[in-house]
Amino acid sequence: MVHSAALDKAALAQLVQPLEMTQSEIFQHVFDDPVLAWSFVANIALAGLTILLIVYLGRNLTDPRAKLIAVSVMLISVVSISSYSGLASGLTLSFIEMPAGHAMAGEEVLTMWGRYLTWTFSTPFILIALGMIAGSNLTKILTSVAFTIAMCVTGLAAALTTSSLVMRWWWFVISSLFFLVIVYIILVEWTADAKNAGTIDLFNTLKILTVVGWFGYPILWALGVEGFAVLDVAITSWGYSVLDIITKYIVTVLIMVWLAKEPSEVTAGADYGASLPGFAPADD
Ligand code: RET
Repeated sequence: MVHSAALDKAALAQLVQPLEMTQSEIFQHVFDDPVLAWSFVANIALAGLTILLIVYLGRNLTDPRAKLIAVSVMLISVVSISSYSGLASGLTLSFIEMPAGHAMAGEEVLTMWGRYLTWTFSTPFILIALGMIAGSNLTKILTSVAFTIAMCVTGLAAALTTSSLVMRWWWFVISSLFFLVIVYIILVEWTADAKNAGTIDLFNTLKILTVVGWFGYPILWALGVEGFAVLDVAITSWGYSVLDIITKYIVTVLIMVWLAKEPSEVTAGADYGASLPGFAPADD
């Protein structure tokens, strides 16, 4: 009798997540679920390998504009390794109670809010690299950067809103509108720019991977525990990890293999971006 009562208590503790879980309990929870844990660990490894590959492929770059693109793609993986370390350590995920009307209303659901937070810092570098490859101007590049930050911050708000289901989806709608601005810039503005710049072949490949891949994120959000809860947490997490592999690492490798040869379409001369016009820094 006593034994079974103790079991019941343990089973209950599994089902009902306590309101406040400590960071080490969340850490334990993540590593108790190998599928979830691997979705983080695999990306830490891939981001590390990608950084090493960028260093290797970029070792002979001399042109400052080509170097700026290489630094930009490197920062995507620098942010990514930090983002996944935050998730793996239990620092940037929490159990959040879903509002009334949600498929898991009243339940504590594991929310990986660190993802939405760190996309704020990684997606701008993807867009800076794409915009520069397309030969775009500062206005369009900065507009895309501002809108991706707005998209990620409002996506974070959607995930963390617990007061009302309507408000969660309202944030989702705002975020999606910002996303459409980015899609427009990529598909219309930068496609035209890339034709002028002579980089359209590579840009078209990057464009398809980016636009198709990026659409996967809101779809996954809607189907995952944050939205309609059709997919469980581990599957959703793997979904994001796979999308990250396409939109970050594959895009980075394609860019670096092309950039390593320093094609004339991408170089701008030694005094590019010099703070003293006409003077190139000594080590360039
Ligand atoms: C959210 C939910 C709200 C609506 C929309 C979203 C879009 C997210 C996107 C993320 C892209 C992330 C990338 C990360 C790489 O490090 C926030 C999921 C539209 C497009 C490419």
